[in-house]
Amino acid sequence: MARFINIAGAQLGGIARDESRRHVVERMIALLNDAHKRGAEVVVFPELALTSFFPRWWMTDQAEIDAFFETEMPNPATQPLFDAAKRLGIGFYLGYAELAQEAGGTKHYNTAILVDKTGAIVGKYRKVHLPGHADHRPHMPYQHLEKHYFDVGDIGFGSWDFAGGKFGMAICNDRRWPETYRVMALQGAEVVVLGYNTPTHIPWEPVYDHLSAFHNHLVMQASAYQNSMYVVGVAKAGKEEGSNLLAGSCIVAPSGEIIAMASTAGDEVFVAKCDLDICLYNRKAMFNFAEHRQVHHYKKITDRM
Ligand code: CDV
Repeated sequence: MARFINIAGAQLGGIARDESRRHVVERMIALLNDAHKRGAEVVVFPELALTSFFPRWWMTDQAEIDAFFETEMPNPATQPLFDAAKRLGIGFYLGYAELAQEAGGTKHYNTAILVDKTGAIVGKYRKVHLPGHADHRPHMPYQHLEKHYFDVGDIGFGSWDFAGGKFGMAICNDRRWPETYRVMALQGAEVVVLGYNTPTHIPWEPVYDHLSAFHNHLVMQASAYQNSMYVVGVAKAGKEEGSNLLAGSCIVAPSGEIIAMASTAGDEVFVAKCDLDICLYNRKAMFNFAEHRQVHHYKKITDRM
């Protein structure tokens, strides 16, 4: 048995601080067209794909901060992306900053959505693992203020019927945590799609700077294998407002092998033909969760340390 789906990563190069949403969306539609020509059925865009990675700046004016957030999705700037995907019959993953009015008040989330080939939003995820710091550190060349600007995601990790398979979503730093993938695998996820913005120099913790590309692939390859799933990781890459963002966007098979990868640090599409039935092989053998997991030995994982 085989259940093929063509999945594309749509890596973006840097986005300038003053670059309009409309211009970014034009870049994304060009990638969508390219992906369509190459047979893609699903396209994965990066984390916070509509703007520059604004958590690198300390801002105190709430209006200035909120200008980086979307209050509705789609909206006039992103509607052309939804329309293009619908016209081409392609589903997509999109990361963006979400400003939500909720019962508890105004919330700011680092969010991703799954949009199906009819243009309908079928899934939403809000980033759980927020990296960086909440305080201003003026001695550093740039900040990483995700803990300052975002609330911790309140939805948790899900799994959606999507494009003929079971898809889960994560966002950037989530990919470094084994729990991310396992919680989705336990819900049947066969493909985890995620976007990232990873500076190659981490000013507050530079000890592993020289290994940033290695660690990026290490976590996604190990997790794909250990959970018998595809992992699609897509970067915002290259030079962006004084920060160099890691490229290396890729698609990892359930074997842990990278089967497609971007070769530049700019706007680029790469595609892999993925057989989702491959996920089942190992889930019936080495990683048969029901048969082999010993959950009574895992309780400390959910204890707060
Ligand atoms: N956007 C991110 O979550 N970036 C982090 C960096 C700060 C380490 C990452 O895990 O790639």
